[in-house]
Amino acid sequence: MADALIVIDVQNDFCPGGALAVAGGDAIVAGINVLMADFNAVVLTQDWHPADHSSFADNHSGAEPFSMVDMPYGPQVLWPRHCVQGSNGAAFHEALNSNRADMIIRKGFRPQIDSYSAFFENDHKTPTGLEGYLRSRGLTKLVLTGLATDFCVGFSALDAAALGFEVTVRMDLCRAIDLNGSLAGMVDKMKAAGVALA
Ligand code: VGL
Ligand code: ZN
Repeated sequence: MADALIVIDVQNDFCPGGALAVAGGDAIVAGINVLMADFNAVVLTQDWHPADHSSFADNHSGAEPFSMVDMPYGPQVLWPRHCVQGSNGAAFHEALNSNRADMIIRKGFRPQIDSYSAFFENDHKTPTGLEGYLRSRGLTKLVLTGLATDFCVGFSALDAAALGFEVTVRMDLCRAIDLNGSLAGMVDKMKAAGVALA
């Protein structure tokens, strides 16, 4: 059995009615709550941006949401303003059993850099601290669920596999944004990285 359940960004802004709503984002919550009972450790992640975050289209004059820009660390999608620190949109979905979490890790709080992965920011170098937390608790087998499959879940799975964790993504308990084929692209990358898709 796996050691740790990592629940990625099950927050209001990624659920129907939210600022960056993922279709069916709320439909996975009940199943995630049930799955928590099977794990020694439950970790939640929370996308947590300051108001001046550089991933927000409205912080780039004239830019449309879902367009691309070049950041010093590489290409970056410009998103609608979402998951602003302390806002209702940044809160966990109210039905998510967040009381069960041993650890809540926040990411994307530096204005100049986005962070899809729960392990590294989008420069693929700056750590969030999650690797150290898992290793110091001896948690090596990970199951990932949450939002969105093709961004934060996918990049977290790729980084976890590269760091040597044994990684399974519960595809039935994830939902995707699917921007210009991003879901199919991420599925291919996860398979190539040895991530188990369940
Ligand atoms: C996410 C886009 C921007 C995600 C977060 O949780 O997948 N996607 N911020
Ligand atoms: Zn974000």
